[in-house]
Amino acid sequence: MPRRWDIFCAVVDNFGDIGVCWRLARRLSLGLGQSVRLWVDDLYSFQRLRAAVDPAQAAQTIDGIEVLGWDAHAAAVEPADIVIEGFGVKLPARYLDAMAARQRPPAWINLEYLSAEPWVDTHHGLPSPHPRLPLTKYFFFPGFTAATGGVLIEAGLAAAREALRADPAAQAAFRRSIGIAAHADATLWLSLFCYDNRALAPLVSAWAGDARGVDCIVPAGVALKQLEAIAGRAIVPGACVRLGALRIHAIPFLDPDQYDRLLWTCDLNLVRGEDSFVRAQLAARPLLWQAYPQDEGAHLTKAEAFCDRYFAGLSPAVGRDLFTAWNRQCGDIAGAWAALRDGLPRLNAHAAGWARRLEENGDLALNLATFCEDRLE
Ligand code: TRH
Repeated sequence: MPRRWDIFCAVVDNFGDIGVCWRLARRLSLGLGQSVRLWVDDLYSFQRLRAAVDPAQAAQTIDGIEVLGWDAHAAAVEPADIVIEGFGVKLPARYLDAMAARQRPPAWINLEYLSAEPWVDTHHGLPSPHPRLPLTKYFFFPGFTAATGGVLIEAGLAAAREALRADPAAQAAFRRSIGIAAHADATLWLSLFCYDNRALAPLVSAWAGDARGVDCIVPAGVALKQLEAIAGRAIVPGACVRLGALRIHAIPFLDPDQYDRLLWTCDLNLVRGEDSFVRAQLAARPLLWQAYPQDEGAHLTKAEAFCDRYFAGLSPAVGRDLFTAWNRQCGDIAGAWAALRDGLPRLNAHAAGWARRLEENGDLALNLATFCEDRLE
């Protein structure tokens, strides 16, 4: 039965919060036929991700979702059947009271950040009764095991990915569509999306000195700014700049569906945060992830926890040294790059197996809908 959903998203930083909330909303709406309202406190950030969003409109429909600006006056509405707090966002007191006043309270979920840490398995689904109101909130954790909520996976994703990969002409057309000229001598396509990272300069030198050649595609943003500083010259989207054996292809920041295609058509994807990290795993290609930097090195614990899961069963653990060095922003970057490049075919097969495992855990939207349905019965 279609349910009504309210998803609340506060944009803390960057694109991950809105990226995940929008992707969940779209999956529920277009994929599962649910009726979804998405409350967003920063429509300008949303517009950078999804150009169709008009920040001047307090209410609009995008991808079948009712998108609503969320300020102090908003959310004075009848609550939906299912209420999702994106990443622990605080719901308005008036809305909470209205939830409690309903004859049957909504299923109330805190959608948590993604982590591979082992404690997630035992915390997924735990209840948290409200101290004052007759309401219970449940913690819903995305994750990499069957004991978690899984990750968001659109129906038909693997088939669309494989169809594009099987069609060199379509791949070439895609690259042209994002402004990359054909290069018959390209041997290794990379995509680069990262935070400020002191390890980027030595990695770029390793690429520039790699006689096998590297073609690196960089969407506009922090990564491109760092490359400009490393190259000592301006690199605007559309430009192709050579540094030794490295060609840098600067492109505009892509629409999320185009970004997926970029990940599918590269041999190695450097990604960050949460949503691009998951999309790169679903691309079934090798990845190098930079965790969102946090105080006291919490991100290093997260990166190691992911490595423990991801590289289990791959011996030697091709690419793990670079994973660690990239997150620590120090170490033998040149040596770690050479090892990864040598082992790329094995890592590629491993990445395909990892993507299949994620698919076996099921789609987070479907897992979440089932979890909420059980709470509503
Ligand atoms: O932008 P991020 O750094 O977001 C982060 C993380 O979510 C982090 O966990 C959170 O704590 C912090 O925000 C507040 O990285 P992330 O999660 O990968 O989100 C980037 C989004 O941008 C993702 O949906 C992919 C998308 N994207 C495009 O659509 N086009 C592009 O060209 C690129 C490079 C990314």
